[in-house]
Amino acid sequence: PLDYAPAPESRAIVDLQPSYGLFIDGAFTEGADGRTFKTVNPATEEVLAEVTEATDADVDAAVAAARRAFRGWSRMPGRERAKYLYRIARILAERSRELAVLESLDNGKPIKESRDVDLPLVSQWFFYYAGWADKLSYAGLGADPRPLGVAAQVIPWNFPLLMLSWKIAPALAAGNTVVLKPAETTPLTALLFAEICQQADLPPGVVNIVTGAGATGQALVGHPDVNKVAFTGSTDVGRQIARTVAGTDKRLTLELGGKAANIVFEDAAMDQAVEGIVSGIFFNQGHVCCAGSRLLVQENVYEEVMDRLKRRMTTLRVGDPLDKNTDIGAINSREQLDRITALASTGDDEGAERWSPPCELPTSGFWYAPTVFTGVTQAHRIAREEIFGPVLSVLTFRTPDEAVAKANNTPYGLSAGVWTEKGSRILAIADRLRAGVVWANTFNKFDPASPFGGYKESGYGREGGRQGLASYLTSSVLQEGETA
Ligand code: TXE
Repeated sequence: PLDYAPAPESRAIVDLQPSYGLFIDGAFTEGADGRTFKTVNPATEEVLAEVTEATDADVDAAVAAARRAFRGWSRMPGRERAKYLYRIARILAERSRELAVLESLDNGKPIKESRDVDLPLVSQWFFYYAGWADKLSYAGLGADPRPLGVAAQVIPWNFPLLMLSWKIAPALAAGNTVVLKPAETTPLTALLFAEICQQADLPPGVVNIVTGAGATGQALVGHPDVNKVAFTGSTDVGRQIARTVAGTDKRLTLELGGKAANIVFEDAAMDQAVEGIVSGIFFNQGHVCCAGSRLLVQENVYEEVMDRLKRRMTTLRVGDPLDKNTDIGAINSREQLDRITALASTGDDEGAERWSPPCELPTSGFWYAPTVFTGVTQAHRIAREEIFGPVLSVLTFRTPDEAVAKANNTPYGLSAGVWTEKGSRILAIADRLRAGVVWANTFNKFDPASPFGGYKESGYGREGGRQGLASYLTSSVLQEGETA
């Protein structure tokens, strides 16, 4: 039972419309055939709004608008584009409360995360890339790099606005125009972002938002007049998109799944490490591609770590995402809850031992208790496959070599964490981990200046920093996206 007085963030701050159209050419418009889908609050299953399901004709219209806008936007001096990006960044910061509440309503994430983590990063991303817009010649692609043209961007539901900012900010700074498709379970903040583009007087067509399911995404990435595709989501869909793009001149970046190892050595600062383990896997309900979902503990401190971890887990509060005290919110959808339940149950079947702190889950909505599995071997599915939920698999190691071997024993390679007081060990281990990001004595830290992306089946290309900008530029003197 909850032993504290809930203090919900007011949802009155959000001006929720009963229905939402597509954002094409600077205006909201109904879809070509009037089809809609519902987006629900995963904490209550209440329908939040009806949202337009974009058809192929709508995708055509959005790409055509982006193409028309490209000429003016790409030729605008960088310092002028920067003004728009700074303006958007400022509005995002000013309206961050409203955006955070809407994000928590549509996604299920705790308000303290959407308010204190997602939204600050969202505006930082726009501020950061605004600063690049007039400095493209420093991107490392020659004196006069050019934008690619129209970018098709498909994003997932775990960080709806943050993934939008990772995609849109660098694309616009580099002079591209975009058509973005948010995930079908979390379209609302992208549509509020569209309104912010209007508020910032962004020229029509520079940003277009089409809502819908996988078929809309497929129509978008396969559209012949798209020059660049950027995708974040599942490895399966990533493969499908790579096949669609193969044989065309479209540029592609993919940010896919992960199964990160969080490696705790015997000499780690234990209080700090336990906090890092907890936030590594339970932040955002574990709906994080770089989540520390495999804990590797040095054998001689295993008992101590597990003891501290379980005690810490008993203090986690699961419940109303709008309650400022909530640590773990709702699972984003029934489908995701079913996926987590099914994969975690293979842990039981394969002989691992499950533990969760006592916690009462709400009766409506989609919930999963924070869970830790011990007695896990590398052969277990819960040690190999991405669960994308609040489920931690614990393995042990004796030597640094064994830690590295186990950490790398995965088809993924997105992130990893190392906990030790020895600086030399941090450097030695980080160097041997096949992961795009290695955090030392911290976890899940993001900065717009720092490139992020994977090895192996976690995808290719980098988002963030100069590299993230470069993936929206060509060194060719010809403007690739320009039609004759
Ligand atoms: O992802 P999808 P789902 C992983 C995670 C999760 C699993 C399934 O393990 O359990 O994927 O999640 C759009 N062409 N990640 O099913 O389907 C879709 O509409 C073009 C990891 O939600 O990949 C949505 O906008 N687009 C991940 C987006 O792709 C298509 C984040 C992602 O949905 C499409 C999310 C198609 N054929 C899930 N089919 C991460 N890396 O962070 C779907 N989409």
